[in-house]
Amino acid sequence: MRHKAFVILIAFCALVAVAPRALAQAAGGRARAQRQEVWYSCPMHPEVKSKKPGSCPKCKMDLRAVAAATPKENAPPLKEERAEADAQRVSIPDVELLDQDGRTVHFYSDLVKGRTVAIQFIFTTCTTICPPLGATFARVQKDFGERSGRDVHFISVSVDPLTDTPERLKAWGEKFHAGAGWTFVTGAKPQVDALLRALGASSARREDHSPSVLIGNDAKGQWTRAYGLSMPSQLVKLIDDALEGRLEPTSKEGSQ
Ligand SMILES: [Cu+2]
Repeated sequence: MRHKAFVILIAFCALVAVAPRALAQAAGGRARAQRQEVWYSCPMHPEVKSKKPGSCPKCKMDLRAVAAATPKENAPPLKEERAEADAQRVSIPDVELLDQDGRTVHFYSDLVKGRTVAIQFIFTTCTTICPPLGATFARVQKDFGERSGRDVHFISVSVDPLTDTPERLKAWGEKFHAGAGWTFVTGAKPQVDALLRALGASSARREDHSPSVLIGNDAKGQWTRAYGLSMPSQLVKLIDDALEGRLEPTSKEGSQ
């Protein structure tokens, strides 16, 4: 009998000693879990957010996990505002690159300065979205006919400069019957990376590259970002707007 009471007493003491720490640990775990909250966002439509993985209802791209730095509810909108500000404030570096004929070009001064341009991001060994991105550019270019290379210029920037030599880019462009006014650029990786960062198109892996098209009228300082797989007619309209100097900055659709 005495023995049993003693055991109960020991058990009670152990519980009292351990319980507060266990409770504190449980609370700490909850706090950590909250700090590491993850949501999913579309690389093309930052306003699209989901608690679960899936695809973007607007463009069907796979949503990408975004880790929240803080559990505060204002974290995603901040990111969104930044994306919008980026689209409006485009500063284009004059990095030295190579075009598809192996000629040295300065990105800003030779390809963009004073012009209306559409810029996309591709790599030649891509088997997913790059072929349709190229086909879309080809359709848009065809639509502009002989105005391509005169009024509007198209630029495909390689996101995989280590693989994409000028020859590879040229061969890739020929698959889409790229005509005058469509330039393909590659170059030293640091130069290309600097360009991609400046254009808001850098990604850790080439497979995650941006499917966006940057359309702008440099003379008027008007820029917008569009989805690279939009209907060609929509891209034609945006380029027309850019030419006319009535480009609306990236739409605020979806933001609160
Ligand atoms: Cu791709």
